[in-house]
Amino acid sequence: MKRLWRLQVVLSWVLAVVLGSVHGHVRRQWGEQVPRESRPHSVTITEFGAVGDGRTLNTLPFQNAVFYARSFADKGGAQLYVPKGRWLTGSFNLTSHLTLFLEKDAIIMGAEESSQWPIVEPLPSYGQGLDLPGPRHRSLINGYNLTDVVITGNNGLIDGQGSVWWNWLRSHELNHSRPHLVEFLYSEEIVISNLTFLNSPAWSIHPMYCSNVKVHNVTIKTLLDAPLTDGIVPDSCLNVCIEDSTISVSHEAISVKSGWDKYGISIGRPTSDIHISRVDLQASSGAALAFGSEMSGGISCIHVDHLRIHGSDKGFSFKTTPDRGGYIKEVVISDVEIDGIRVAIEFIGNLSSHPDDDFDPSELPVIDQITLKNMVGTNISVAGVLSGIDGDPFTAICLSNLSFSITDSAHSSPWSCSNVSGYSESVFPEPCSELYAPFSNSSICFSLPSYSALAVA
Ligand SMILES: *[C@@H]1O[C@H](CO)[C@@H](O)[C@H](O)[C@H]1NC(C)=O
Ligand SMILES: *[C@@H]1O[C@H](CO)[C@@H](O)[C@H](O)[C@H]1NC(C)=O
Ligand SMILES: *[C@@H]1O[C@H](CO)[C@@H](O)[C@H](O)[C@H]1NC(C)=O
Ligand SMILES: *[C@@H]1O[C@H](CO)[C@@H](O)[C@H](O)[C@H]1NC(C)=O
Ligand SMILES: *[C@@H]1O[C@H](CO)[C@@H](O)[C@H](O)[C@H]1NC(C)=O
Ligand SMILES: *[C@@H]1O[C@H](CO)[C@@H](O)[C@H](O)[C@H]1NC(C)=O
Ligand SMILES: *[C@@H]1O[C@H](CO)[C@@H](O)[C@H](O)[C@H]1NC(C)=O
Ligand SMILES: *[C@@H]1O[C@H](CO)[C@@H](O)[C@H](O)[C@H]1NC(C)=O
Ligand SMILES: *[C@@H]1O[C@H](CO)[C@@H](O)[C@H](O)[C@H]1NC(C)=O
Ligand SMILES: CC(=O)N[C@H]1CO[C@H](CO)[C@@H](O)[C@@H]1O
Repeated sequence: MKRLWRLQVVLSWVLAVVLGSVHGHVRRQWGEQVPRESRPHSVTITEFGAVGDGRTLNTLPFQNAVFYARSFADKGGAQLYVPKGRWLTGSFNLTSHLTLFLEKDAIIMGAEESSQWPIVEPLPSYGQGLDLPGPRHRSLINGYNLTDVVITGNNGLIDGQGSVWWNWLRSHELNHSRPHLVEFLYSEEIVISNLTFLNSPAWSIHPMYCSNVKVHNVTIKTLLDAPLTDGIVPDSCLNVCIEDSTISVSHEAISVKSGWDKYGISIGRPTSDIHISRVDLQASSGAALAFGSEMSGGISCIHVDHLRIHGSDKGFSFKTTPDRGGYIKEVVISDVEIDGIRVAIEFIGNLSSHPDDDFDPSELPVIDQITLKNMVGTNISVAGVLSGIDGDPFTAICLSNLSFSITDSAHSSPWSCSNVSGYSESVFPEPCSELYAPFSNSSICFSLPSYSALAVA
């Protein structure tokens, strides 16, 4: 088995070198044809035998092309060009100093056989798969321990063809947790832009243990009745910037996480310095912007502005549970338009779901210094449900300049609060008394120093 695998690697290397020398002749012409190409070398997926007919499986061509592109890593890197066509593939890895460029009408399509998505260990800070205990399927496009990777295009499309996975999940035929569409682990200097991501089996873009990640000008969609599909999930990452994008999924549109119970506590990698700006979010059965519930490594310094949220179950959700440890703190969300939402703001302290039975209820999470300001909401059923943990209240929750028009008169009170404290000013409808603590004043409202652009291109 091992020998066969080696033979395959040697063969693909020989193939790659032969093709590469052929391609060396024509590279300059592509440079002319593909504007915005910033790598000194370029290869096209068809050079590696790929067929873009929507039926031929191109897993090996993608793997070989990346393997070949690796030889340019110390020469400024390479672009892997995907022309117009329907490129069916199983899971493949990226490499450092690579640009994956999808031309207009280029579609990378996830194979519909689960065997094309190999089984890998669960994520260290989760300890288990999220759908099922044990290992999980590898994502479609993967980066592991990389630096300087760009996934972009002239609005090409990456389609996970997730409905087969959703049906397996619903019919209990799934043997391992579902894969994501794009996942980076232990990587830095990542740019994802100018593309559409469609129907991921589970999450669409999942950077984990990464730093300096920029997601710009992307559209992410899944069917709104799919089971638990999330858009972008910054997870134990530092310095993530999400801008000018549109996300419409079934569960959470953007979900900020950092690990699950004892696994997340022991790995201890926080999510920090996240900037989200000018995005349009829809989360049919979840929250447009969620924090947790997996937050055991801690989440802090989150700056969010200029959101449009519509057609979602919840607007903002801060979720945790008593054994989870960690913290969510130093969050500022401002300049938001919300329309057609059941619950605009939710804090929930009892979201019990554990990787296994060995959890420690004395590991209490901290929720502190959360500011939500300058929001206008229309067609909202409930303004806010803020439930902290008995004996572990959520503190310094600051609501300022919020105006929600409540359409569902069936709910007697637009706000309900327990085990929370904080401050409010200029909030309509008037919030609960917990946010008028006698000695609190606007000095508890958290604000962040003004944001300076990330050093990623
Ligand atoms: C992809 O990367 C993973 C993790 O580094 C590795 O285990 C796997 O063998 C790689 N697959 C290929 C086809 O290179
Ligand atoms: C990660 O990449 C660096 C630099 O390329 C290398 O030195 C290191 O061995 C890699 N680590 C793993 C776990 O692959
Ligand atoms: C967004 O990406 C599309 C292609 O997908 C491109 O035509 C458009 O100019 C980009 N807009 C910005 C602001 O980058
Ligand atoms: C789960 O395992 C069974 C038995 O090996 C197999 O028949 C089935 O195709 C697998 N399901 C998926 C979705 O891979
Ligand atoms: C995305 O498209 C815009 C507008 O065409 C362009 O300026 C930008 O460089 C593109 N991004 C990447 C990473 O190619
Ligand atoms: C209010 O929002 C709900 C839920 O999104 C939607 O079904 C309904 O059509 C909206 N009503 C109006 C008047 O916009
Ligand atoms: C959490 O609390 C809410 C409201 O207090 C309650 O309706 C719900 O059943 C509780 N959930 C769990 C899992 O305890
Ligand atoms: C209150 O919020 C609205 C809507 O975001 C904004 O237009 C207005 O300038 C804010 N007022 C103050 C005093 O900040
Ligand atoms: C606001 O509260 C802080 C402590 O919470 C206190 O030091 C300060 O004097 C208060 N300011 C006003 C204007 O009441
Ligand atoms: C310490 C404390 O105030 N605990 C409260 C938490 O919320 C529940 C439900 O409202 C109250 O019953 C507890 O007294």
